[in-house]
Amino acid sequence: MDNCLFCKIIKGDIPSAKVYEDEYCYAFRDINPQAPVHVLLVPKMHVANMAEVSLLPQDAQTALFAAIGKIAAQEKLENGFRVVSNCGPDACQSVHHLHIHILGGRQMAESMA
Ligand code: DGP
Repeated sequence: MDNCLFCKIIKGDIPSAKVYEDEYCYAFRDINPQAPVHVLLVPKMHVANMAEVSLLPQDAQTALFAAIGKIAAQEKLENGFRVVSNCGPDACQSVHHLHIHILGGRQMAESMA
């Protein structure tokens, strides 16, 4: 997608602080961190959000979900972490390339809303 911010980050056209990469996924630090660790995990193939995750090839879906635990271990989040993926306007999704927020490094609030 020519006009997608995260596609440009994946291609390296826009710089990012890379945390993890494999054949199917890329992860980088959020520009506006909401926790001591705030990583954005994205599939390299463009899909809009979690509602479209089934459009990814099965191997890419598997890699995406497997990457969460790898990143958490790499970031030493052994005490826990939160995974969030905003999907659509009610969830305030602002970048329309599927991304999974991985948040940790502090006690999270019980409320998720
Ligand atoms: P969401 O609101 O769920 O669509 O989250 C989008 C996130 O993307 C938000 O937490 C801020 C982050 N973000 C936006 N632009 C950039 C950027 O250019 N670089 C990085 N690293 N993160 C960005």
